[in-house]
Amino acid sequence: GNGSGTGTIVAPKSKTATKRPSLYRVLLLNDDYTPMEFVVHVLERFFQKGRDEATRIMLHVHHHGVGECGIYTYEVAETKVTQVMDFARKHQHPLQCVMEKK
Ligand code: TYC
Repeated sequence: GNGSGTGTIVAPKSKTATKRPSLYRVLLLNDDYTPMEFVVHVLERFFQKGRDEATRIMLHVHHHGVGECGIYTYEVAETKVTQVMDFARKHQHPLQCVMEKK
């Protein structure tokens, strides 16, 4: 094999032992105090949602108690949870963000 024309000899890639990574759902939990606009901002800032989708998810959480922000590999999901929890704490809101294995 010659990966990208550098002259380096590369062994043929084995087709065995590929594993799909486990996926984790990141969830927001409802509470009585966090402002709706703050939750929409969190969804835009940390989960790359547009304003309309962020508002839809926030209202779903507000009415049902819990809602999905996205599905990620373990490290990405853990980073999102930490970012949201740190941001909520910094602004003194009780917003909770958790992850669960799919
Ligand atoms: N229930 C909050 C309110 O009435 C709004 C809210 C929505 C809070 C979603 C948290 O994850 C949440 N201000």
